Amino acid sequence: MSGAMNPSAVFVPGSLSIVAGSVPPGVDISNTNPFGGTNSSGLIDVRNIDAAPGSEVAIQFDVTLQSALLGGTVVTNQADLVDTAKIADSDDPTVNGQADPDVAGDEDPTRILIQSAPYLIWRRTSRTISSFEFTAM
Ligand SMILES: [Ca+2]
Ligand SMILES: [Ca+2]
Repeated sequence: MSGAMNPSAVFVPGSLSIVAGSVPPGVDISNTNPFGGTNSSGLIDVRNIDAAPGSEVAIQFDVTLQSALLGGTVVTNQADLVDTAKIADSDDPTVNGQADPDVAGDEDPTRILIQSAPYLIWRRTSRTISSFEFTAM
């Protein structure tokens, strides 16, 4: 996660945090930097993952979106799998299905559609009338 795929900053710098308890034993996240990456919006660095073929590892993180994102904005993100050089991109299996490791370039970034709604405040005013005037007829 670094925000590099988005044309403008979409994450609040420094807001990135790894959710406690979501990191498997032995995995090293010590190089994660909440102010790293593109736009200083956070960089997750996960090392020493041991995953069996066909299995998956999930690490949960929280990040705060910029407050001024318009509804309809699509925030994209994609992880790199790196050894001494980049091996693969991550894939979002909900977009075009699961990527095929034997097919180059079919990996989809994760897409999050921002759905914002107007923030309305209803204000109701009531007045108490404590005296009345009567006109005698
Ligand atoms: Ca996919
Ligand atoms: Ca592929």
